[in-house]
Amino acid sequence: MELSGKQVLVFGAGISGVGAARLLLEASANVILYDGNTALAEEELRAKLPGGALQVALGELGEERIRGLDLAVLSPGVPTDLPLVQKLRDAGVRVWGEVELAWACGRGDVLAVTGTNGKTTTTSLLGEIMKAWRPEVYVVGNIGAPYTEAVSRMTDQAVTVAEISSFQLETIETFAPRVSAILNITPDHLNRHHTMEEYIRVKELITKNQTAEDTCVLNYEDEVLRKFGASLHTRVLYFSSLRKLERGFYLDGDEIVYSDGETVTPLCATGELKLPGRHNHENVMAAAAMALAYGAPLEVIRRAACSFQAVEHRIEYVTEKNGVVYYNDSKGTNPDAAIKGIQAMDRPTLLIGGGYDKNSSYEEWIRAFDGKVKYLVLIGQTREKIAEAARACGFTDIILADSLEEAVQVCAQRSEPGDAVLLSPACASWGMFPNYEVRGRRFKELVNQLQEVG
Ligand code: UMA
Repeated sequence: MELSGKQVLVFGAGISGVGAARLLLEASANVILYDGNTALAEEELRAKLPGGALQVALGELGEERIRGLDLAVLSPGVPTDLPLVQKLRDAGVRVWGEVELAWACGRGDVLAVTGTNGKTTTTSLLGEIMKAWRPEVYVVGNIGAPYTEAVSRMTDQAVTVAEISSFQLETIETFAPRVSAILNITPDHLNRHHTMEEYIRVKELITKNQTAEDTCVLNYEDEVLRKFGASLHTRVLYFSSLRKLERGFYLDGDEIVYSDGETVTPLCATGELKLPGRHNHENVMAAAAMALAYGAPLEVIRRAACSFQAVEHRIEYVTEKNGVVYYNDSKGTNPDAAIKGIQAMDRPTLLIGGGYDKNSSYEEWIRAFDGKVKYLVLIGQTREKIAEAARACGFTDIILADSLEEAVQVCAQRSEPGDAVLLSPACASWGMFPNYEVRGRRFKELVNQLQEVG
């Protein structure tokens, strides 16, 4: 779509919306940057953007602004079933997400990762593999770096490694990665997608425009994905942490290997990796499979995988204070991710959980405590709901705290040498923090401020 002179509404003025507005202004479109939050400051938003035909609208969006629009670009956080979005559609306005806009304006190839958990680690590792092999690599998307921000720098040589959330997939139209991956699908964001069926449908959209020449990497151990793979017309490459595959990446004892159907080639031993846990071995296999499908040599993949360190906020070691080890798993924003967090602990653990209510159920997470959790310290909107679920599962060592600050203090007071304190909330941060990164950084700050005794 030629954007010059077009009338475009950018819905949401967070980092995604600002990235989209910048790209559109650079393409000489007339932009209305709209956000429902009246507390935002117009001047601050303008200061983030280049000059051009920019209007800023906060609060209610008047009917007159909808008339004459050619395109609306939604931020991922904007639900697609909002009455305003419906109104735009009814008025014949084309509705894209920021990912579709970036794709329409970008150059080169895209490798895209989705899934409920492991996206950030897999995307980061794939980014490192690509950087070791290709001259021009961008790592973008849900990882916290808007895809649109990279577009103006892209040449035809560009390889874009994109973490794509279900929110972003809802609004793609022609987005077509050369290689895609769906790592796993477990319940998350059900308040947005309403049913599991719809959440799965949206995740699977990542393959929608892929051709027979493209590849989709799937987790063989996820039943939904295994079936989905059988229905695809693209190439499919599976990975498995539980069984030998005729073709694909799998764990053979302590070794990650690749079978091309005839020859089995070792990639590396799990002991050579700096990422702990089976879920991380799956992430490594997924990134390796994507890189291999795109043509990267196994040796480049091996070297990058072995030197790759854990991602910030994902079971991240913070420090040791008074014999207690502190871990930041702020990225554990749903019960399934938080299960990985507690499973990775090998000591008695004081667990900080709770936050924004995404309509999740917490029983499975609580059952995964496996006798390791000494105290469950709960914060945020969901604290009562989680406490109730815990009691129903027979777990009663629960402490309610009014803030993250109080939770860290409680953990410091109640822990003993040899224990771990883990922030792994099983909930989004919204309502207490703008995002999980701010929550994780605040946690690390609080932990680092704790006094050493004696
Ligand atoms: N807004 C409205 N009306 C609404 C909803 C939101 O006006 O109905 C406005 C808010 O007032 C706010 C702005 O939209 O000013 C926020 O937009 P946003 O929520 O899309 O947030 P961004 O800052 O633009 O960040 C988004 C992603 N956020 C979400 O998906 C919620 C970031 O993912 C992503 O890194 C970034 O774009 C760049 O691509 C974060 C996330 O939490 C990390 N993702 C979810 C997850 O990982 O579970 C999906």
